[in-house]
Amino acid sequence: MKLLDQVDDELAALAQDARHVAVLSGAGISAESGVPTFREVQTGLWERFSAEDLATPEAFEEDPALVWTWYRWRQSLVQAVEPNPGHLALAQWQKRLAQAGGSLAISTQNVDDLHERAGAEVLAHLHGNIAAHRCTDCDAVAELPAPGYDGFEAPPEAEDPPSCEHCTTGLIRPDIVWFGEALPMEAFEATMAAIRAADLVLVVGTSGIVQPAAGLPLLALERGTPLVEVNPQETELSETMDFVLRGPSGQMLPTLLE
Ligand code: BJW
Repeated sequence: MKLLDQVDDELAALAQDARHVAVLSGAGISAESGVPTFREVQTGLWERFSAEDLATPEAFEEDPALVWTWYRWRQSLVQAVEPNPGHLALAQWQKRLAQAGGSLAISTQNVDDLHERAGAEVLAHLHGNIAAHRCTDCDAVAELPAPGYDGFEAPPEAEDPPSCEHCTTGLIRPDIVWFGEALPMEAFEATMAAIRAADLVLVVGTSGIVQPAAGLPLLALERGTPLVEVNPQETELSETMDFVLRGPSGQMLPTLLE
């Protein structure tokens, strides 16, 4: 593993020559936009809970209002922020490669839409989409108005989730993947195919703790495809990487394209 604090000639050449790039992104890529990473300490109504306690079907069953309000607040926060230079660099790289007959496939664990708002096409949202909602009982899609919260201020009180208008028995939940739930098969398989077809794999802003997403970059090892991590901290995946760019993705990713 080559540990770098800036892009060197070898890594620059690898990025320059790559025709098919696969990217797995995590919460860290949105950190510089102002979205807290998943494992940061909670504030407001949720200060007694870790994010892991809240992101489960059991937590929603036990206290639907608490979990619902947490997600509606995070949805409002995502709406209030903008893509950062890391998202923009990937979008630009994707366009550049497409024009040259190549590809850059983005698979994200993030439930935000900051890659899309930066102008990129996302191949796979492995953990769903925080702005989409469905019924816990009948799976009917629910169209909801944007949350009325101030993006940065957590709401003072928990609010109950709406009931499903279709079956009337279920509650509306965010269309995201909680612990213990299966990932969307299509997104997972598309990511596997993109990593297997890539000649460069980038792993950006993820702790590499949460399975099965964290195992996906390891498919690159089958063909010896170079693996590059962009992260200011060491992660579960760092040891497996060929290159580690040790720094924030908003600073590091634009320099990979220069
Ligand atoms: C920067 C930066 C900057 C900071 N620039 N970087 C095998 C072994 C052990 C356990 C399991 C296993 N297989 C399955 C499990 C159980 C479980 C799991 O993995 N648990 C672990 C905690 C051990 N997995 C599951 O339950 C999954 N489902 C499953 O396996 O189902 C099986 C099944 C099959 C068939 C039928 C039924 C079931 C589901 C996992 C779903 C995860 N969902 C969440 C919540 C989504 C909605 C939401 O956002 O609330 O997804 S959990 C949370 O973690 C969220 C994230 O997408 C995910 C990953 O987190 P991420 O992105 O890595 O964020 P952080 O905060 O951990 O890290 C941020 C990183 O950024 C850090 O490294 C920083 O250094 C870095 N950073 N600033 C770049 N500026």
